[in-house]
Amino acid sequence: MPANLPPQAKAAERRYIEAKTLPEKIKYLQEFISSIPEHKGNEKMRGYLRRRLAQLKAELEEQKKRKVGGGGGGFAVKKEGAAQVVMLGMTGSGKSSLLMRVTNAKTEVSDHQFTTREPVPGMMKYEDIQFQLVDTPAIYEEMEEGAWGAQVLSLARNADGLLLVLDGGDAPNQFMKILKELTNAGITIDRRTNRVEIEVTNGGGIQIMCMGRMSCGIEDVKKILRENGVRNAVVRVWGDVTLRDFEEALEQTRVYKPSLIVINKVDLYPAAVEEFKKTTGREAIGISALTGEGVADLGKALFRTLGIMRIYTKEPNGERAEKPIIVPAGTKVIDIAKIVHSHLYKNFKYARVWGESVNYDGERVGGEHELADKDIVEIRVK
Ligand SMILES: Nc1nc2c(ncn2[C@@H]2O[C@H](COP(=O)(O)OP(=O)(O)O)[C@@H](O)[C@H]2O)c(=O)[nH]1
Ligand SMILES: [Mg+2]
Repeated sequence: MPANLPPQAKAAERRYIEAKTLPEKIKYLQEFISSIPEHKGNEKMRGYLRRRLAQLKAELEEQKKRKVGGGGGGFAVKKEGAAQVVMLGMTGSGKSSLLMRVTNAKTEVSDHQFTTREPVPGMMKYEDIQFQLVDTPAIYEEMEEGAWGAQVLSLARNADGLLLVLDGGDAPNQFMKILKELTNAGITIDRRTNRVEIEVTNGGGIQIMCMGRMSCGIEDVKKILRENGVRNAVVRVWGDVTLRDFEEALEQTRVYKPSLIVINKVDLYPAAVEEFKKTTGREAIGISALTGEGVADLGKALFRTLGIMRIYTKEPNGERAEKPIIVPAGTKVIDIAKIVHSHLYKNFKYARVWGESVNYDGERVGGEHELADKDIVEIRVK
């Protein structure tokens, strides 16, 4: 630590170092960060401390989750493949049947309710990647609102996406039940039009880009951010937002999970998808886990829903990497450099790209170039 810290920052640092519990550590680290004078020489240290703060907060979340899960934590499923997709649905909707049809997993299917008592993962192939599907214990009709296992909901919170499996005979009703449970658990399946996104940066102070309307002052927003240890950030605002939306964005109390709705048993209910769309105004795909109808489209639909893409790296004069890097759609060349190696990022000069995002194969592009699914990227350094 540099020696030029003012006494109050040193005192805060001491409290942080001596803190025994995670919440205390987080509290004092926040104080420490906000007591460090803002000038260039301190940026690196602040960046480091902010990352540490994020780690501590994540650890605290983990701890809380383990408590909710009854101590064992045995309910968590280790992520594998390009994305982890948690299947949710009411008992008998056909989750286990679907898992068995599209993955390598072995699980029980039955006419009795609640056969599936623990999460069961299976890998599903889509082109050259695999999704991990996780079958979960079901929600049931008479269940009291909010009674769905905290464990199932915490699985959902941790997933990259959700697959809502509805019985074609009762799809809109089942959907509303699931939606209610998710909402109670702080999970939304719709990307909100009014929302706040906070991207912590390494410098430049707090910049607010407002694409909507704020019912609070900019100074109040900056104050809340600073109180949470955020001194440099790009804050984007869409639609009408209040101070509470900024707090939620900081606390991540509400999470968005991209979700695909599948309506099962279309062999029995061929009109179910149309009816569902009419009733709810939502898109869904129809399948039959029994006959296999519609199942071939599942991978593509999931891929789209998750909003991801595959990028293949390539060394100059080398072959294309066999396995893609999975990144959010819209990722830029410079982000790929960051992911692959800090050396490529720090010394980035330009890149050559093959694929849909460029006009011709091997086109030379800058770091801000937006990539497309299946692009091949060759990064050149200084
Ligand atoms: N007709 C028909 N029956 C299905 C289909 N998928 C599952 N089932 C039946 O529905 C019952 C419950 O299926 P299961 O996969 O255990 O549901 P889960 O409780 O959601 O895991 C079983 O009797 C399955 O054979 C389907 O696509 N069509
Ligand atoms: Mg089951």
